[in-house]
Amino acid sequence: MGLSSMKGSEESEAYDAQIHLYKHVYNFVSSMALKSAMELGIADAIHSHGKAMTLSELSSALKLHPSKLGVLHRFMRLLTHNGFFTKTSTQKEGAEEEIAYALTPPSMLLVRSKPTCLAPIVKGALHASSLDMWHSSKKWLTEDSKELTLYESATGESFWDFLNKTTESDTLTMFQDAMAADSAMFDLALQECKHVFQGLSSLVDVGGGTGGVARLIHQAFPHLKCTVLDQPQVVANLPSSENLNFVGGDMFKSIPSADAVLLKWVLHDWNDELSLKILKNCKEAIRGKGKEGKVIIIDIVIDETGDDSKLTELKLDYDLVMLTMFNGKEREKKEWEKLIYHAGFSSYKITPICGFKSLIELYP
Ligand code: SAH
Ligand code: 2HI
Repeated sequence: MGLSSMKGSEESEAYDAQIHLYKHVYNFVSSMALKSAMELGIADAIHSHGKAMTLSELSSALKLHPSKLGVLHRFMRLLTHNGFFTKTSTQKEGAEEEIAYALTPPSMLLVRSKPTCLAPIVKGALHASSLDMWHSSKKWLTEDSKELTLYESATGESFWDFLNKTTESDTLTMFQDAMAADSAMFDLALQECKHVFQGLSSLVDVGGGTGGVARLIHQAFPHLKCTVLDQPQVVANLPSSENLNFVGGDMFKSIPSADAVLLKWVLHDWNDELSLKILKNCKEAIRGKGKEGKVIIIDIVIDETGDDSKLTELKLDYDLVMLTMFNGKEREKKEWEKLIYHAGFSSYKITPICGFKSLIELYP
């Protein structure tokens, strides 16, 4: 039906559709404005000021050019609308009323001096190396390249190879910092799921990166012998200590034996075939550990019927990020179950943690 023949509710439906489409077209502006706020350190400035800041206070603390005061106002207006700041009005004696901006829980997560700072996630996820490939998605979808990721199709190399190039050590650091930042959130979750680790005497964190999670577990359970297995170049310069040991290796070849194996944010980087291989190696690593033996996965579980729509959107966004960067995937409960039983485990238990991830315990 042509637009001209629409009447009443049909018109308003078309208007709503138009708004819906435009909103999705310009979602990137909200993402990039958040990135700007992170780069400028707006949250850090307000946090170290100790109270709400006026535009001019903010502008001088951030060392912006005085001509950019109006620009800052418009960035702050969008960011405030998006829940990153709140506006309070301050009335000084005799002076005109002035607007001051304060932090909200989401912008508290941008404060760099806090252990829960997620600024490195914003930096990495919105870096050119994460975004540029999207300009090649049509080429990728129409070419015959079964196992090639969008990233490889666009750049000619895998994201892992890109990170591991000696000329890109800044990007490797950026990626590792992002993973470490996410791990700090896990400290909160650890309080909720202490029982999962109680009674274990050894644990291997497979793909444990620079050991952020292992360190937190080590603090909470000093007697638990923790080993971090990651690629040799990742763990090369990390000092091992009593009960916290770094091992360079390949999880596709073999995993050191332990009571429990942890896989946090690892399986979503890999397709089912490779994830199965990792899980089988994990099962081998806990062989003969009896009732104590288990594999602990921390990853996303998509649940379109149980979760609210915003949470599902985030999980589905993550799924496309994993697809395009790594040929990985986020999985629904059914898909996890298939993978788990396929790998030879006899039972599993899913517990939601960290807001959008779940902890999955697998028993042999
Ligand atoms: N578990 C960490 C890091 C997740 S990122 C966390 O949650 O913070 C995935 C990790 O898998 C990276 O550190 C990467 O170096 C590691 N990895 C990739 N291939 C690997 C392999 N073949 N063997 C061991 N680790 C690997
Ligand atoms: C830095 C951080 C991220 C990234 C690329 C970077 O890709 C992420 O935080 C995301 C994604 O946006 C990510 C999360 C988990 C994971 C891989 C990537 O295993 O350079």
